[in-house]
Formats: sequence, structure tokens, C-alpha cells
Amino acid sequence: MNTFPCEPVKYEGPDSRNPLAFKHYKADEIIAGKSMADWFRFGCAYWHTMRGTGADPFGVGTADHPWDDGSDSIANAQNRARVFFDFLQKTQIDYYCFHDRDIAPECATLAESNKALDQVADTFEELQKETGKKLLWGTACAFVHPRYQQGAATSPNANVFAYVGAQVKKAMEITHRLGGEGYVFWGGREGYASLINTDMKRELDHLAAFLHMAVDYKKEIGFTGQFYIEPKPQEPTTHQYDSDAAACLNFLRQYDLLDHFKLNIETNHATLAGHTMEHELTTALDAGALGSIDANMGTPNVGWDTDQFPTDLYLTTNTMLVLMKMGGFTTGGLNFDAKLRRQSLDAADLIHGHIGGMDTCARGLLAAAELMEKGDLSDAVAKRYAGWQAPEAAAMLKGERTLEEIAARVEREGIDPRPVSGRQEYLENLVNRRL
Ligand code: XUL
Ligand code: CO
Repeated sequence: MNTFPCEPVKYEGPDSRNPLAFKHYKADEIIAGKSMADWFRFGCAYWHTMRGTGADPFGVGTADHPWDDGSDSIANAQNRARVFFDFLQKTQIDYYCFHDRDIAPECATLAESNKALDQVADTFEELQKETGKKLLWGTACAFVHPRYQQGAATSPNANVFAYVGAQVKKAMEITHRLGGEGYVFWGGREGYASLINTDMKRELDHLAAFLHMAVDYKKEIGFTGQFYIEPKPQEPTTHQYDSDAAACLNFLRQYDLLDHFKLNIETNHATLAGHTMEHELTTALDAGALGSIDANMGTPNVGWDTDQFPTDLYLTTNTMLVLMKMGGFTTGGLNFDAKLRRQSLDAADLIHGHIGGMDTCARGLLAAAELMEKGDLSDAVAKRYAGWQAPEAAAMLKGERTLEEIAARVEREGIDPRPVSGRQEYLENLVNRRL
């Protein structure tokens, strides 16, 4: 079987009862000056969609993928790719993302793995041409193979560092060849299990040296896609060096890499780090480093990266409010780094998951656009800080006043600040009214 077992999903509007139709996502509808498709630049994760089996730490895979013969052959990899592009067409998803080892098998030697990757990339190239689908970003899987058990670029073993260098070099070349608009570094095992056997300073120095080499190689091959770091606090490591947006920004600044990287913020990673998604997005945005989104959500009372499809309207509204403040993506997009639950067995469930994610994002965009247009939220924030417009207030920030001068003025004018309500509940009600 070479195609996905359903009809293409179309927009039918909020009253439709057809489970295989969009109720809110209408690709060409213009919202705040841009089509929905352009706001989202939706991407599909090859690893979850084509390689996700439903396996968990307690049990084997359960998914029924009739097109997959379970082998590591090139023919099977190429066939999966055909099914995947059919899936992208059926779901109106314009972009996709992959790890090198999801799309092609890891073989006995690096040379053989590279050859397999080249062969499968030929098929991807043809399929992209046939369908017009595009690569949002590529990446290297440097966390599954046992050689990476103690890290990749942060492994204590210099030969592991060399090996991942060789692997990332090839993954960048393939991403470049497929016209990838970005390349992600997610440090799956770049962290530690325990500090008792770890030289953290040395490992961070190694990671920075590695990323500088990647920046150099990017220039060397003329790859103009955006580099991203994807923060995550832990899992599989106890502590991951790229633990949250602030830690990533600090690392990039410390090692003079900030000009070369933006962040790819993932919802469930944000919440695992003890933050909200909007906190992580805002931290990145404020540093001029918000690049792309891995959209999903977790179950708040489960301490895992459960990678569920986003179905929470508050979440997608808050996400879209930040994205709208940024004016939308440039190189980035909204990649569903989301997988089916283990008991969702059927190929059709993949369609339902993506329809749900896309419709929830569309509702978030519609709500955010209306809130932005009405301006109540931004007006309330502007009003809260309005006192800073006064010349004396502005002078304090411009370095034009000393603490002695400020103290003298407080005494002279008898300044006695009176708190003004932050109106949080009132503003929450405004958002709720729209939902
Ligand atoms: C893992 C994760 C990765 C990255 C790409 O939690 O999010 O799939 O997105 O390596
Ligand atoms: Co991710």
C-alpha cells in the first residue's frame, strides 16, 4: 500500500460533524494580514508520524502501519517516505522535519549510513518536487545509538565527539540539499546523569567548540538556513545543558554564538522546565531569538514529555499572542512534535491528531487576532507602565540620574507610591470571553 487510507482533509466550518474535516483551519483565510497557512507554516515530525510505534518503557509498539514491512531496507525507507508525503498532502501540512536516522537506516559503518541517507534523500527530493512540500528543518539523531549514551558533543570520549561531528556534517549537507529552512540542535544526551563523574565546565566548552565548527561548516557549504537550539530540562538526562530558553541564551552569549542561533521552543519542554509556553516564547522573543516552535502539550500531572497534540485553547491562544507580537515566523514554523497515545492504533488516528492540533491552533490564532485587534490586553499593559513616560522617570533609565539625585527628589517631592491594581482577573475574563 502506497498511500494514506483516507480522503484529503478539507475545511468545512465550525458546524461540520465530519471528523475528517477542518472546523477552523482554513489555509487561505486572511487573519491580521496573513493567511492562516503563513501564520503557522505547519510542520509534521517524521519521527513521530512515520516512526512512532507506540512503544513505551513498559511495552512494545502497538501501532498498525500497514505500509511498513518493519525492515531496515532502503526500499522500506523509500516507501515510508511516499506514504509520508501522501499524508502531508491529505492534511494540508506544507512542511516537515526529520532526524537523519528516522528517514534512513543506521548501518554498520558511517560510510554505509551516509550512502543510505543519500539514497533515501534522492526519494525525498523527488517527492518534494512532485508535491511542493518543504523541509522546515533537519537534525541528526545523536541520542539513540549506544555510542551516545554519555553524550554526543559533550561525551567524555573524544572519539564520540569526532563521530557526532561526522554525523552532523552529513545531516547538514542533506538538510541543505533538500532546501531545509533550518537545522535544529536538540541536545538529547548533552547533559549529565550525575555531577559526581562530570566535568560540567569542560563539557560546556566542548559543546561550544562543536557548535562553532558547525557554524563554520554551514558557511563552507553555503547553507543559509537558520540554526536553532531546542531547550529541554531533562529526559533522557538528569540535567540537560540546554535546560530552558534562559539557559540556552546564556550559553550562546557566553560562547559568542548568539548571532548564529535562534531557539526552537517546545511546549512540553517548557512545562517540564517549570515554565509556561508563553514564558519560554517571551524569553526567546525578548532576546530577538525566537525562531521556531515544536507544538505539543503534556499532561500536567505526569512528569514526562508526553508529546500530545495540542488541544488546549488557552495554550494555543497564549502561544499565538506571542507569535503575533513577533509578526509571525520567518524561517521557522509550527512543527507538531506530537505523537499518538499508545492505544490509538490506526493510521486514521494520525489524521485525527493533526486535525485536532491544526484546528486548536487556528482557534488560538482567531482568538489572539481578535484580542490584539481590540487592544484591551496591550492597552492594559501600556497603562500599567505609563508612569515611565514622565521625563524624570525616563531620565532614571537613561543613566541621567544618580541614586543621590533620585533620593533627593524622593525627599523633595515627598514621593509616596500608591499601588494600582494589576487587574489580572479582569484581563483573564477578557481572554475567557473570547474563548
Ligand atoms: C525530544 C524532541 C526532539 C527534537 C528534535 O524531546 O523534542 O524530537 O525536537 O531532535
Ligand atoms: Co522537539
